[in-house]
Amino acid sequence: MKTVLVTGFEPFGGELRNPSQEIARALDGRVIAGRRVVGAVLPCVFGASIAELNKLLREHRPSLVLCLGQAGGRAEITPERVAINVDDARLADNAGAQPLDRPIVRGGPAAYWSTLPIKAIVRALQRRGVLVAVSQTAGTFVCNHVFYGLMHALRRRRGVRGGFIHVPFVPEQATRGQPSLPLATMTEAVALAVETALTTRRDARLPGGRES
Ligand code: PCA
Repeated sequence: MKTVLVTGFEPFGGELRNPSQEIARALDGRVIAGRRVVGAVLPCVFGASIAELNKLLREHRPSLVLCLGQAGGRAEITPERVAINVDDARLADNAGAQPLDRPIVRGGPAAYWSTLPIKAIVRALQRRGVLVAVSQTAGTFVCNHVFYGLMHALRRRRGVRGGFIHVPFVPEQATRGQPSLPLATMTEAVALAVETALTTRRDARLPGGRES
């Protein structure tokens, strides 16, 4: 059976949990639209995260790749539109590195678009009553780093779609009144995003973006 790779990240920045890794683990082994999900967790480390992702791509040869990360403070599930070629960390990664203004791929293009049908995903999740919006920036920390590394790796693999979705905190992390969503809601939302990406050829056209 063909596979779909779904990755999450280990906790970072002093958090004890990262919902993205819990979603990836929850979906591991699930069959969606005739594909088996391989759920994996990436280190929140510049360099090593892309190396691990490339290893997973070689190992599983997935027909779709969806990387997930936590965006504490956001209220919505946010499919990302674009990955940019820069690391500019506002805090140290889990190995203590804090790169500033550094290209991810020297000589690489400034940016790669997501090849997921991001607006169709917004529409599908809205129909389920889930808070969702397109995000115009994945930031410049390890999530954008992995997103760019993914799209760079897929640039010559015709027909293999890939992209990135940020998810909010789970309620237990939102100790200072930040927005959050239950883990089960986010897991099913990501499963629906995978199904939508597998079954939608042309993206929908509708407004549905955030300013940032
Ligand atoms: N979120 C961070 C990195 C890992 C994660 O889950 C980010 O948004 O860059």
